[in-house]
This record gives sequence, structure tokens and C-alpha cells, in this order.
Amino acid sequence: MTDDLLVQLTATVVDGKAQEAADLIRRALDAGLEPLVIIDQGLRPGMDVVGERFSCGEAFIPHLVLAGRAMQSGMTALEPELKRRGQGARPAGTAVIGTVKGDIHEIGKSLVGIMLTAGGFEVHDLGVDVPVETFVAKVKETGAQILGLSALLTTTMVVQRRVIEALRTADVRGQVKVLVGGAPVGRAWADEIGADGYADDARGAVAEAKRLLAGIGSSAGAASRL
Ligand code: B1M
Repeated sequence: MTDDLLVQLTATVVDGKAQEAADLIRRALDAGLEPLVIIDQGLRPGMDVVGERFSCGEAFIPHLVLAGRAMQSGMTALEPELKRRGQGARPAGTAVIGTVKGDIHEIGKSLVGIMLTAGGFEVHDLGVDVPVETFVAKVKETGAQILGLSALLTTTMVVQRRVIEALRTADVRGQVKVLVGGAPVGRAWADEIGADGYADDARGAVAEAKRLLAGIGSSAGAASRL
């Protein structure tokens, strides 16, 4: 029955049915499914299907928009449960996150924000299409230890590098660990631009943020010292 709910959830995202997605999330939680299983095996596969269809010309921008709304509606329904599970955890630190300038993809970044909150971080989510200077100003204002930069387009990945350069220019690079992510981003890119960390999904982002604050090195961490 639970497998059936996940299959139905994937279909509601593909079909862009926001209200049905939220209703199914509540049924899935009532049936005892873990929120992360619901995301990984219910919601996310729907976005992948729509993305593949878009790539081969079988889906168009309105389909992406509707699927995005359905996924976000599902995440909104899941958020209280994810946050509840994070309550009582020792404060992990302060994080500023956002999707870089030129890029309006919101869902993955929001999921990273929700998971960081659930993982005990105080999160300042700057939204999408965030100018380089806004990231720098927010890091200064909040004294954040983690800066999370999301980019979903090959054309906007380069803005992650610009933010890191701007942090150096503003003399705050040493105060904050920079975590990068988004579909086209990989560890090699993180190393190349001198980011401290990289994660390929929201769960990984929380683990990576905690690892960075614990000061454990990695290949990307080594690059940041260049
Ligand atoms: Co766009 N889009 N899109 N899109 N879109 C992609 C990314 C694309 C791969 C689709 C495709 O061609 N198959 C393609 C990019 C190609 C490329 O550059 N390599 C693409 C394109 C081309 C475009 C436009 C240019 C289309 C056009 O106008 N011709 C345009 C660009 C607009 C802009 O940003 N300037 C565009 C627009 C849109 C919509 C606005 C319509 C909509 C977004 C709606 C919204 O966000 N509110 C949209 C959507 C929905 C998608 C797809 C289908 C789904 C993205 C998504 O939400 N996935 C996407 C194809 C795909 O990814 N399958 C696609 C679900 C989400 C949970 O996953 O965002 O990957 P994701 O986030 C993951 C990880 O990446 C990671 O963790 C998240 C959760 O596990 N992660 C991080 C993300 N950020 C992280 C940060 C971290 C760590 C991990 O640390 C800080």
C-alpha cells in the first residue's frame, strides 16, 4: 500500500496536481512512511520524469512550472514533520542559502533549507536569483558559518565562483564555509572554484555542513585553502 502511495505521488508531480500531492503526503505520513523516503521515492522521481520529457521535447515550460508547484506543495505539507523531527537537536550553526543570480530554480534549494533547519541550523534563505553582493552582505550581517549556493543551470554555475571571489574581496572568506550544489555541480567543480564542500542532495548537504563545522578536511576543503 505504501509503495502504491509513492507511485501515485510521483504521478501527481508529473501531472502537476498540487492539491493532490499535498493530500497524498498526508496519507503517506499517516501510513508511517518516512519523510525522506517520501521525498526520494515519491516527489523527486516525478521531477526527474518531467525533466527528461522536457529534454526530449515531450514537455514544455508550463509542465515544468506545474510539476514544480506540485513538488513545492508536497514539500510544504512535509515541512512541519521534518522540522518536528529536528526539534530538540543542539543548535548546529547559522547558514545563509540561496540560488545564485540568473537562476530561478527554487525547489532543491528550499529542500536544502528545510533539511538544514531540521538538522538544527538557523537558516536565512535568500530565495532565488540572488545577487553576489547580497550573499556577501548577509554573511557579514548574520556571522553565518555556512553559505550554501545552489545553481541548476550550467550557465549559472559560474556565479558560485563569483560569490567566493567576492567573499575574498570583502575579507570574509575565512569566516564562512562555502557549500555548493545543484544538478550540474559536482565535487570537481567545487574543488576548481575553491568551495569548501559539495553535496549532491539535501540530506548530503546537512551532513557536509556539519562535517565542515567539525573541521574535518576533504578534497574540496583542501581547495578552499588555495
Ligand atoms: Co528548469 N532546467 N529551466 N525549470 N528545470 C532544469 C534544471 C533542466 C536540467 C531541464 C532539462 O533540460 N532537462 C535544464 C538545465 C540544463 C542545464 O543547464 N544543464 C533547465 C532549463 C534549461 C531551464 C530554462 C533555461 C528553460 C527555458 O526557459 N528554456 C529555464 C531557466 C530559468 C532560470 O533559472 N533563469 C528553466 C525554468 C524552470 C522553471 C521555472 C519552469 C522550473 C522551476 C520552478 C521552481 O523552481 N519553482 C524548472 C524545473 C522544475 C526544472 C526541472 C524539471 C526540475 C528541477 C527541480 O526542482 N528538481 C529540472 C530538470 C531536473 O532537475 N530533473 C530543470 C527537484 C529538486 C528537488 O532537485 O533542484 O536538482 P534539484 O535539487 C537537488 C540537488 O540538485 C541538490 O539537492 C536538491 C535536493 O535533493 N541541491 C543542492 C540543489 N541545490 C543544492 C545546494 C547545495 C547542496 C545540494 O548546497 C548549497
